[in-house]
Amino acid sequence: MTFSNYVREKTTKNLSDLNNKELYIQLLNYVKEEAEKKELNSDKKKVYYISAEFLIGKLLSNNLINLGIYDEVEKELAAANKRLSEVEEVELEPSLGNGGLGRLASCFIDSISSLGINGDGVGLNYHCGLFKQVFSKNEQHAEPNFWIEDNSWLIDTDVKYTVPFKNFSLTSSLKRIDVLGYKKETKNYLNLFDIDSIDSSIINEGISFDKTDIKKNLTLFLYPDDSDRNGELLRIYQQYFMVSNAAQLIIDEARAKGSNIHDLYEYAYVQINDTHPSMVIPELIRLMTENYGIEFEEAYSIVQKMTGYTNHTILAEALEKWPLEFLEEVVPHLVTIIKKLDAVIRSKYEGEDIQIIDKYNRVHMANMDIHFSNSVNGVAYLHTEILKNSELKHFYELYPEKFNNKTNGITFRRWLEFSNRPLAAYLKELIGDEYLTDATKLEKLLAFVDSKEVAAKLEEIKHENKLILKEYLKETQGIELDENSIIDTQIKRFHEYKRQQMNALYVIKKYLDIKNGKLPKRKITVFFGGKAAPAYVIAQDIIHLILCLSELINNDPEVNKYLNVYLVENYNVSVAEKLIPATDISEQISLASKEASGTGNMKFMLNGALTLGTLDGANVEIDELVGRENIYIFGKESDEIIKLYETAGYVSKDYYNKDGVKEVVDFIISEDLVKLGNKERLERLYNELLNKDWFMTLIDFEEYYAKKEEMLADYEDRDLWLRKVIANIAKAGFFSSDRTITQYNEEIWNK
Ligand code: GPK
Repeated sequence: MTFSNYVREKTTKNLSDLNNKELYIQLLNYVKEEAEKKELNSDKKKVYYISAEFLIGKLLSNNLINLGIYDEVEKELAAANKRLSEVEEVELEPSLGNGGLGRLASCFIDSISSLGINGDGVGLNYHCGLFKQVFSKNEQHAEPNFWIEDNSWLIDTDVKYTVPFKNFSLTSSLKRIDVLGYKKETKNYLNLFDIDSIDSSIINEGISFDKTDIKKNLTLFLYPDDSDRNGELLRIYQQYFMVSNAAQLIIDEARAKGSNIHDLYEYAYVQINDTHPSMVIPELIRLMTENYGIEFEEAYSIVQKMTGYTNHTILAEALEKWPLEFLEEVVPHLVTIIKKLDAVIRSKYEGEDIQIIDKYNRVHMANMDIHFSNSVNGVAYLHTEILKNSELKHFYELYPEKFNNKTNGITFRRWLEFSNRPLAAYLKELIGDEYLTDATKLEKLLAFVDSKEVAAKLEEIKHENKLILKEYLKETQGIELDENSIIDTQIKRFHEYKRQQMNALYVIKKYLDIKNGKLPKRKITVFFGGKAAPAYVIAQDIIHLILCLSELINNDPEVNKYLNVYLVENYNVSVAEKLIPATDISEQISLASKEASGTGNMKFMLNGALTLGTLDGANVEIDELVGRENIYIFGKESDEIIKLYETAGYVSKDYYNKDGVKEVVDFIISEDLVKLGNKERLERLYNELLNKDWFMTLIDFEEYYAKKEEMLADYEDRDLWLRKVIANIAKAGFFSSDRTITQYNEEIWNK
């Protein structure tokens, strides 16, 4: 049934009689009914992708695309004088994720369904999710982000489990979201566990709340503040709640299909997305031994055959280590199992750094994962090599066969077909639409690298996307974009290793250049977007610096003709969908060795931006694919950086004292800037850069500046630039998450 007929049947009205909100609700229900008709994938073995986050983005457009009815619905609406893009604006973006890891999980469930693999996501239904970022006085403030509406994609079920904690039990309720595959007759679920007693009235100012009231707060926030004991305990409550539900679901579903539990590994594979779901290992063992009379040794060897761990970072501080004492307080029944697992390892292997429980009585989640799963993977070639050769070297020596690489990917349905309609349409005209299911087909574009016509069209499309962005930013953020400027974008979580502060130093240098009469050929608009963890002070200081610079530069008539700087507020998937297609320069400037992969880098490449980056994460693979003539690489390489850490060989003052660096860094505490901001913050950041600079901002600054200047000069040679753009789009096929998931499926889940 067409959408207009559906609406007529449900409401006796025509499309033109409904406002955008009403149209949204009708479309939501229409799509949900279509989705309900799809059969579930039903192969014997099922994959469970457990993740603390799923940064799914809005679902309406994505579902319309996957149902294959986007164009049709858009036309029907247009005939009624309505715009689908305006109807899409009504939807609130789900707030179930934080950064790359959560977005990856979302691309993965899209690909799992699109490939017809039997595999569900499992996570939590956070009512406020990740905080909403609000700026005032050039600082970030955190507010609760209520995203669940009366009409939503969540589907209630009667699945309920009892989750036991030390002093009480909770009954869960399971909500589901249908995960449709691209033009597929089958679907999967995203399973989101929750409790019915959540009470958001316990939230005080901002995002603070009573952390001890577990029955009211358990699924209120994603990553609640864990800077104190109660915060850490709450995270353990959340994690255990997630995995206990997951383990019960896995066992129930396997039993329903005939498993006798001894053969559970034939029915299920659990992919552990980072260490947040690690307790699923002891929990499965607990349930098997307590409820099904399976011996401990057999139980852990079953689990070992059906779990895999994905590592997303080499930052040691990001690998979770929970004090045994905290686990005792929340889940003593699991501590019993963890201690037994620790004893198994101690009896087999020496070496303190590979034990599960360390001498301070902290449980190393990653270590437990590595010992008791059959696969350990990194998320880009370089990252996996670093895991094998340094971070997890001792584990690699023990279990070389477990280690494997799965370079990340992105779904082209969301990150091209939906978010860049003009480019997608043109590609179809030029090379057909096979690339939507076989991304390597994008290489057909290589035949057009020298085509002036194709270049001109791509230039036109970029301009069109800048106009779309302009309208969006004006309405949502009050920003006046100059669509004729070069757009240079850095969007990602704020973290010192990602080096937004280095980009800020570039902005300062450009500002000083302009003030001194060294004018850019063309105006540059620098966009930043991202949130900083509320407890991460230096990251907040970097945000503050950028907001102050933005105020200074955008209001200086001498400068704002040549340079604009914006930090978009509350960066999320929807903002990314608008910024990426309009961008010319993709900033991927992490300190080499620190960015596990990055996935924004892939989205920009696919959308015709050129990368300015270090040889880090997946940039290394982009570089290999496109060739050095089509990418802008600068900075120290990972080997050298790793050595510098080992020898404590980096002294930031040595770099600060070089010509041209000092005045840029000193500008952070200049009169001009301090009067716009908070002196304490700016001074703290300045001192950090001067005296510590743990992530080596200054080591690459000069090369970074020079490479960006080269890039800006190249931009003026339009033929040259557009040839590079074509080469980048053509080679982006490798980064389809369909490729990544095919590898997970063949090399891990069904090995
Ligand atoms: C890594 F460790 C973590 C984490 O806690 N959250 C997160 O988003 C990111 N990540 C990496 O920083 C990226 O390099 C990577 O592309 C992404 O995970 C997905 O693998």
